[in-house]
Order: sequence, then structure tokens, then C-alpha cells
Amino acid sequence: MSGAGAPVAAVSGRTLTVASIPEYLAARPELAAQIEVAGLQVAEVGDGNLNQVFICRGRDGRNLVLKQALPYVRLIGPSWPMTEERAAREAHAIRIHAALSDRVCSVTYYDPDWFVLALEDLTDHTVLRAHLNEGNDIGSGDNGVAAVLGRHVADVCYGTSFLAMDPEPFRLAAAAAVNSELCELTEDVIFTEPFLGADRNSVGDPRVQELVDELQADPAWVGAAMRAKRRFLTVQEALLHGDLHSGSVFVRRAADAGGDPQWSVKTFDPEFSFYGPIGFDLGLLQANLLIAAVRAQVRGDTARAAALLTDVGTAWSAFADRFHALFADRARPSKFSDDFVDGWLADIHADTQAFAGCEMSRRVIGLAKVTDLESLPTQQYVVAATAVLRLTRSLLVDGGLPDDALSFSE
Ligand code: SR1
Ligand code: MG
Repeated sequence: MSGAGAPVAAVSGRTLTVASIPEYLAARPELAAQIEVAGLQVAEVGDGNLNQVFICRGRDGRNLVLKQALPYVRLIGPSWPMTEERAAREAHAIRIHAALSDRVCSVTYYDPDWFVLALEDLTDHTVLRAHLNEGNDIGSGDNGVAAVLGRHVADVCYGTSFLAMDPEPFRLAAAAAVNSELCELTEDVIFTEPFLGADRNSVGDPRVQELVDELQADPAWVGAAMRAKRRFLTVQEALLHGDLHSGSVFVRRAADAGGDPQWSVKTFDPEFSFYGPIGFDLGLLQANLLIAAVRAQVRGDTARAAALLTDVGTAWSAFADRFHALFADRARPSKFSDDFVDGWLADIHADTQAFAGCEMSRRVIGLAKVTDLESLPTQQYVVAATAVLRLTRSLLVDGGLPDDALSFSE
């Protein structure tokens, strides 16, 4: 396994490199107009599992961020091919979501021949996962990051749902967002392999493996994941981000307003976007906040852990309140009864719990790990991974978190 950030193999003939970027930019007036090409400083900074990302710094202070889809999964290398068309699906999702929410890293240019996106310069922001891993807070209440993200999910999901669109455009929009290749990848790594086993699964300690074996032999746990998988495969409610974990969000603490910190929050990387169950985006978001809470707890940062646990609920309530308000203003009130939204929110809530359980399971057991857990020393890792796995059973089988979700210590 080569790992994210590993050297990139140029298998397509159109693979950008640090050295080739000035020539690439100079040949494209739309991009050359965005930066001073002469004297450019370029660095490859991609730390995700699939793509490469370049930050180009111009002498005049302007930056350009380029993301290129590779014809394979970067985490593994060319032995796992993957079409670069995912970049087109990402550009499509960004444009639709950015029209509905200002919490989106926008795209300024898309090159369909080289599968390159030029993205809004957010180099003054930090990836939320790194921000949390470093022990920083993310605010609380209405202006905190969790609430902002909950409202963002409501805005983009409501705006692309059958409540905001007429029936035919809705169906055409769902068809235009079909993303079979990446949905199949998600199906495998989130819904199948952690529960049914796979050669590419691994855990960092035999004590954790014992619990994995126990869970995989538990029909209630596996069955709940299979139900979640069916929901993922069959429900088409809205255009999702499709991979809304804490590595897909940039944050920056902005100026305080009346003593209350304001946050710039921008989602990015929606290459897994598709029409799916709204709880999938919320579930991934909540799962990664919970993992961050567990990490804080094992590190003895109990106040932050409690705050992050509260944030899980805040993300949901901000989403539900905004979704409710949008429904009250719906364009076609005669088509849906006033209480329609309550039943729908109950279904989204149940989906969210189950998807969070699947996401947390895969982050311990499956191929795509998270630094929140992987960077812990062994004993803390064992405690944290065990706690995360136990919480997956609460979410998947019991339908919610226990009151004492963070009652463990090293
Ligand atoms: C091949 S690894 C798959 C994961 O990487 C992406 O970041 C998504 O989270 C996906 O599930
Ligand atoms: Mg990503």
C-alpha cells in the first residue's frame, strides 16, 4: 500500500506535476488570468485517498489551488484503477451546492480534458480533522461549526429535494448525478467490508480485533448495517456531498462578533456526490465529531470531549430546525400535508444514527482510517477504538447513543 501523499504515477500522459504546472497554466488563459505564472512556487499537498492537489503561489500574492483526479486510487496506486470522470461529478456538485449555500469551496474553472478543478483559495483555512486533532475548539451554539454545518446540509438537501423542485426536474437532476463508480466504492468500504470482512481490513491491536470478531458474529449489528446499506442503495432524497467527514471541511475562526466567535466553514471534495438519503451526509458528519470526542476523552481533554458530544446533537438540531423552516415556506404547499416534514425528519434521524454507526465502524476496521485514532499511542488507541466500536453498536442496534457515551478512561 502506497498511502495518501505517496508519489504519483503518471499513467495517463496528462498527469500534472510540480514542474509541469507553469506550462499547463500558461496554455489556459482562464487560469493564467488568475495568477502570475512567472516565478510561481508550486507544492503538492494532497493528503486524501484519491487525488492530487497543488497549491500554486504567485509572486504577486495571489494563489491558485488545483485538484486533479488520477486514473486510480492514490491510496493504493495504479493497481486500483478509477476513472477520472469523478472530477466532472465533483464540479457539478460544487456548482449546484454553491448556488444554495455559501458554505462551499467554489470551483472557478474545470478542465474536462485533464480532469482538473481550480478551487477557491482557502489556504488560510485548516482542515477540520487536523484542527480537532490539534485540540482546538469549534465554537458552540448557533454560530459554532456544528450548527453551521447542520444548516448547510439542510440548505443544500432541501434545495435539491422534491420539495424545492418540480417532479420532472427533480428526477432529471437525480439522473444527472448518477455516480456509480464512487457509490460502489462507498458500498464496499463503508457498508460491506467492515461488517462481512475483507482482506484489506485491519486494526492496530489484537485486543481491538477480538471485539471486531465479536461484532462481526453479532447478527443484530451486521443486520442493522445491511439495512443501512439498503437505504444507501435505494433512497434518492437529495443531492448529497457523499463524503462529508471532517476531512472534507475547511474551518477558520473569523473575527468575533459581540464576543461570540464567528467561523468560516467551507465544505469541499464532493466527488462522491449522488442523489441519496439525507441522513448519509449527517451521519458521516456526526460520526467524525464523535470520533473526535472519543479522541479528546482518551487524551484527558474531558471538557472538549463533552463539547464535541454536544456538537453531535447541535448538528442535528440545527439541520432539523432549518429543514423545518424551509418546509414551512415550501413552493407547493398543496402537495404535502403540514405534518409531512415531521415523519420525514424522523426517518432522516433514524438513517443518520445508522449511517454514523457504519462510518465509525469502517474508520476502525476498514481500509480508510482516520488520523484521530491512528495517531494515538497504542494504549490510547486501544481504548479509543474499543469505545468507538461499542458506540457503533449503540447507534446501529439500540438506535442512539447511551447517556454515558464518553464514560471510559485510559
Ligand atoms: C479508497 S479509500 C476510500 C475512501 O476515501 C475517500 O476519502 C472516501 O472517504 C472513501 O470512502
Ligand atoms: Mg475526500
